[in-house]
Amino acid sequence: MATHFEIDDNFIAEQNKKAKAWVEEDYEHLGKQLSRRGRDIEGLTAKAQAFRVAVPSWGVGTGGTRFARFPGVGEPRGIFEKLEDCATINKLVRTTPGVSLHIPWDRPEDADTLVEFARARGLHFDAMNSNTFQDQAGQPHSYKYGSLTHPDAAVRRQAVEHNVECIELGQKLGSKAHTVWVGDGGNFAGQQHFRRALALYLDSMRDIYAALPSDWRLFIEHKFYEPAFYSTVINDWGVSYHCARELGPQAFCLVDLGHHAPNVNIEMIVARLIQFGKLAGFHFNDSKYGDDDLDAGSIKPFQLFLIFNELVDAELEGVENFAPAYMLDQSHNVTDPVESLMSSAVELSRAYVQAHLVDREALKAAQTNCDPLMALSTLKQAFTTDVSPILAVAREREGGAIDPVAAYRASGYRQRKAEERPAQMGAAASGIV
Ligand code: LRH
Ligand code: MN
Repeated sequence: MATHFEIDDNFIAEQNKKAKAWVEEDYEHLGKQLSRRGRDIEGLTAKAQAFRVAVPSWGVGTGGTRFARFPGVGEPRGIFEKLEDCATINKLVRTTPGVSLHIPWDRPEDADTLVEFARARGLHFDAMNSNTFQDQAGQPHSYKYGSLTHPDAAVRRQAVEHNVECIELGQKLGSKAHTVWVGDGGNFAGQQHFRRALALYLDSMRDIYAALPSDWRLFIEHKFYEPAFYSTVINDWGVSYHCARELGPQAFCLVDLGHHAPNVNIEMIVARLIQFGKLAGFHFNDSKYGDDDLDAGSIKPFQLFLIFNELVDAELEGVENFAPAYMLDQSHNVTDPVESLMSSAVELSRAYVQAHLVDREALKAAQTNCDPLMALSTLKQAFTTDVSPILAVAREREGGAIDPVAAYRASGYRQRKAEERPAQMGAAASGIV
């Protein structure tokens, strides 16, 4: 069997030698700065070492738009090569051992073989994702006019059965959660009866909920538009919350950052879902206009920080059953997906550690004393603290790279994959275009 190039730990250690001196100097300096604030840098580094976020299997191939997709070299051609790239990301940043699969794009011939392949590369499977927004070859019923809310019961049944199949496969793969995002909606006024469509959605979801193992969670993902351009059945957190309540204690609301109208206060939605005990977790990405699926923290890093500020506030308060699932959901149209996913994972760690830097006593005092300026500057002090040395030391202590992108580029990984994975004209590993 042809050998598959992998970046090894010795190479990473060699690369780290180049940066070790300046990182330790910066780390020591930051340590002094933080101790002046009464903060222990080692505690924060431990938090960074423990941080985890899952990567999307569909994110390691080059994404595109309806206009075009410009495939990169050495594209993964199937789930095994996707896992190779996911393993490389985790090897360098050490916070992404979980991989979220999308079915049928990643349906394996043999589940045990896939589990073993992943395990041998330090990976495990996070939440499953179903797909009733595309028609598969030979599929009896089309999802053109909807899936779980389609007027025809046969179409709804087909969609329910697909979701149940995802859960059954997920059990074999060791997953513990299932995400349901449906694009169901209408392009014209009158096309869908709003109340009947939602009732059909709940009926279908009750059948999916009934198939959940007792230790699983069901994630409902809302989105305000696209692919439907007039109405979307599960369009916002309110309807998602209502459905999660209706379905039962194993149903929760997943927040994809790109699924909100411009300027919506997402951090407040997060606080609401935490307070209501229904926060599933996240599909992290960033956007300027629509569901752009850009790299997390690349457009609105302050919003990302404010979201983690709500999450860390709940974590420190010990909110009951607070276990949000962190996942990236991005489309990499013009960058090397491995580099973008590594950088995005680092930006999530950054926001998480900065949120742990917030002086919560000072913030509470400012809120109690109606001192908005002091409240904002307390948050800004944390957000404007460069915690890069903490993140670098945390990676290094976990066996990762002090500078993941530099180490990745120095490894020649992508070129090696270009040799191993000759491009197949027109055929891209199945995923979003
Ligand atoms: C929909 C979405 C959903 C996925 C898909 C890949 O926009 O965010 O999470 O299933 O992207
Ligand atoms: Mn998503």
